[in-house]
Amino acid sequence: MESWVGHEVPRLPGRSEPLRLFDSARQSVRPSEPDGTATMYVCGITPYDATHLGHAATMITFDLVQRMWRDAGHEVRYVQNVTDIDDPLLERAERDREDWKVLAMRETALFREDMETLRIIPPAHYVGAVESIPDIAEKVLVLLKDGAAYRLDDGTGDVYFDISAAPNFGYESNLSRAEMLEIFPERGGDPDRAGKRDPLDPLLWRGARDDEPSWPGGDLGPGRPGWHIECAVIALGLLGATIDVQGGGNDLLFPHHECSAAHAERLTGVAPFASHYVHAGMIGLDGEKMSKSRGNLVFVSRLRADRVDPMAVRLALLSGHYRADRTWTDDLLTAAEHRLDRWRRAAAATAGPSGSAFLAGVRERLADDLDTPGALRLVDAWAEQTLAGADEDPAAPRLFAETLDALLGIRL
Ligand code: 5CA
Ligand code: ZN
Repeated sequence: MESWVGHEVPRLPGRSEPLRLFDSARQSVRPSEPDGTATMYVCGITPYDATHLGHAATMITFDLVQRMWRDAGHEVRYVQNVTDIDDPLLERAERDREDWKVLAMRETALFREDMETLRIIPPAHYVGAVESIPDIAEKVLVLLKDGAAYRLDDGTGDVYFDISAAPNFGYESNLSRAEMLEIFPERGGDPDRAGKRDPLDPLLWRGARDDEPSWPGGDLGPGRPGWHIECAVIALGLLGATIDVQGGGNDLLFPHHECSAAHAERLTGVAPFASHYVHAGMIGLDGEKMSKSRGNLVFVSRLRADRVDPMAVRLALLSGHYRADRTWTDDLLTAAEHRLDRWRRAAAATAGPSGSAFLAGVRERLADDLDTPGALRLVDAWAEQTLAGADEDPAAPRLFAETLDALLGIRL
């Protein structure tokens, strides 16, 4: 699938220190230590509705990871998926009497435009579930032959992963079995499906149904892929058996990332699948998680249509820490617009306080688990001093603007 178009990222003098990130599996902030090329897989959209600010916040979070790695001298291999076949997409298409393929194509195209205007560096590989079906079917067959998966004997052709084949199941989310059982049905799981060995066993392959699209699965029989195996197979195919960061919103902590990791580890025999499991907080509106099913969405494309400066949207989302669940308000956007205005005026000055000290400070804050609130305080301080007449460094305004562009993705 086609990715979106990127922008030139300025190269800054010197290098940032190694990025430290909170790893949900080990529950601590640890250095990410890519071996040369850094690898990242981020769970992308299910394209049945337009990109909302929650998606945008998550994409911006991992965009910062990529920017910090590049600034530390790493090449980055970044893969993102599009879940362009899954139950929610089919349900929405049916509700709206629309062709599911047309719906998916339209929303994916809109997402690309949103990402471009928010200045998100595109992934090297933007991959759909549908185009990955032959690979996924092959890997499901491997799991079946290996005894890590089983077929229900009710004639549906549905295949499930046996979580007892994953001895460390639970290591990624750190949830108790009771917690898993509570969350599983809320996030696409089917604990009550008759014939499963364990209520938590996730679907790997859904056998063809008369009223649903399906694809030939070779020896597996016709059907379509389950959700977690989709991400495991795409990541393994393009990034190898271990990756530096597996990313997404914290709604994917369980079962999605737990099951993807279990599938990948069983397929490769290498654990852990990811050095860091990184989760962005949920963006909510009026105290509720922003979600398509709740219908309380603020769309990026709606703001664009209202001529809102995309850099203000980006800045508003950066003003909170990525891991915190937080609420979107109009005030947040207004504050970001004022802030941007001050920064733009400061960047137009002929001199300001030391540019290199400013750059070092922003790098230091971002390397500490992407502390954007801390970094933005430094930006504000530099701008205030400049607007108050500080004129020690004539090269500083340019470095100020380039730092914001390269590290925060904010073009003044
Ligand atoms: N296609 C799957 C992942 S494989 C999926 O979760 N799609 S999604 O469209 O629901 O979400 C796309 C990405 O945005 C995921 O990383 C998800 O965790 C994140 N996300 C969804 N809702 C929010 C929200 N309210 N706030 C922050 N991030 C969110
Ligand atoms: Zn995923």
